[in-house]
Amino acid sequence: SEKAITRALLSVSDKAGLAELGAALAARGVELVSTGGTAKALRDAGLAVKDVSELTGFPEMMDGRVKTLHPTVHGGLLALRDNPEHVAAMEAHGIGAIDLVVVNLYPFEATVAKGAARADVIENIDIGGPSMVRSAAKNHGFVTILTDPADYATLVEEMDANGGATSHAFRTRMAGKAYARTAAYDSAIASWFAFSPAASAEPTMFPDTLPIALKRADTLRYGENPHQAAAIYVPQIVGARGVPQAVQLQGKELSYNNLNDADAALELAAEFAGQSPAVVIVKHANPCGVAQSGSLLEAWEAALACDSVSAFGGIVAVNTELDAATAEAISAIFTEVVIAPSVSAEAREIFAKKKNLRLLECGALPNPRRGGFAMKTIAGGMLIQSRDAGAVSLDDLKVVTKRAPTDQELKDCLFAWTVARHVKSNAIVYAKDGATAGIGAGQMNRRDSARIAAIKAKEAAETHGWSAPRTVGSAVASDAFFPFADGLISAAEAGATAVIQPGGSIRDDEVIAAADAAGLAMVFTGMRHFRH
Ligand code: 93A
Repeated sequence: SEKAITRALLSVSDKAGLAELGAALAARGVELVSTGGTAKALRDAGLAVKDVSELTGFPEMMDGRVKTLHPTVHGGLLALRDNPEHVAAMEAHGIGAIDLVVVNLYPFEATVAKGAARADVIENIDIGGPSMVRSAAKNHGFVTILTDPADYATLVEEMDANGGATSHAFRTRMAGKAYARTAAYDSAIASWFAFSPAASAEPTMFPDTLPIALKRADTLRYGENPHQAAAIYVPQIVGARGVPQAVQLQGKELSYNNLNDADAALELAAEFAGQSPAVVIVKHANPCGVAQSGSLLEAWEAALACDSVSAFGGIVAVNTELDAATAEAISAIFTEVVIAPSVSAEAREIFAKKKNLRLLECGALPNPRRGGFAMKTIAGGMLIQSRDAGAVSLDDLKVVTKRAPTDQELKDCLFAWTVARHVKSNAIVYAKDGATAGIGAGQMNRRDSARIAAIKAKEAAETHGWSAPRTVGSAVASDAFFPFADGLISAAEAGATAVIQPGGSIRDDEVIAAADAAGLAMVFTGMRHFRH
């Protein structure tokens, strides 16, 4: 049968439940040994405690950096109780066995999360704690290790059910949990060194091994499809902004696809932060209507007009406070998710009638030019790249045609360009008067994207009874260069008068000649925005 616990070492930063546990152990005849703060908390609770320094013969020193790092402690944890040589060594060196270790670590993650100064973060790297956790967990054949106050009550139940001992199954489970904790703890430390600008002047761009310290924010009902399991994780950094940080004001639980689409919508709406009201409607992670106008309601109407068929069941993001008039108009069609920096009280009342609609308030919009990484798993590995934070300004644009764009064409070019970088490649976006007129996404050749966008614009004209599709007199953006003139020619046929594209094809001359022949004005950005 298992040996009853007779001596416990307690050393905890989080003192929650400590006094109760200490009392329960003392009542079961367990001797308590503790480090400074923990010993004080136990004594304050009226319990008898032995100081670790009494065991080691060394005082706690160097601001507590060296408290438990001593053979008396680690020998007492690691000795195999059924190994005569180990037992002899314990006797020879006056080492007493420690049967139970209760440790939780210096709050490194919380210290980083609150934005503490570098020195404070470093001081919160626990050394002695994880060492004891790992020693005790290794020797779980004999020693019980607890790293989570949530397990205190179970320990006492275990002891009562086993004559003061714990079961091997319990010790094994706690050992696994202990190593998961020290692994996550070291990941958080490595992440901070790798990615935090506070850690070093020059953060290591791509460390040899990737420390991923993400915290599960939620489990989701299912993934992209009902037979897939899913969860959402968030980084433990200060100031993370996006859909996971938004507050859900009403509606059904967010699904995996809702989160993915809401992110696509919000990232594009964020491009218009601080500008005139803008509305983005997303379906299947691609925008199907985007517009900017004098009022949010007008922007909504213009965005919806681009492709009202696709907008059914869409995800809507806006760049400013959501008002009552816009809420009323959005409520008129079936919408899955609406996300806004803020939502007025009247708008909330209007949405309240649509019980299922998920309404999110995100506060400040994410910075579209922020740094960070984009990751994608592939069979056998993972691709990681810096985010596409590149941007062009007016000064970077190079007019390559005989005709230069008019001011209005230039505005529409830049608007179309902003949308195009958020559309899956190959992306072709027609825009006119601050609204998308046709969007072609995700095709395997650029000409098809140009044609699909034009077809959709024609259908929108039929739906709305317009005399001509809004591609007539529009600007067209292409996320990457036109490899041949055909894509540009079909854009000209759809009525585009201005083109914005990166340039850089070996056939640029042909493409420029085709633009000149059709009387188009064209600018090169020199920057490509593939998105897959
Ligand atoms: O600074 S340490 O890395 N050096 C140690 O020897 C040591 N031993 C325990 N930190 C150490 N600890 C940690 O102290 C424990 O992991 C626990 O988080 C904390 C408890 O200190 P106190 O009992 O003084 O509140």
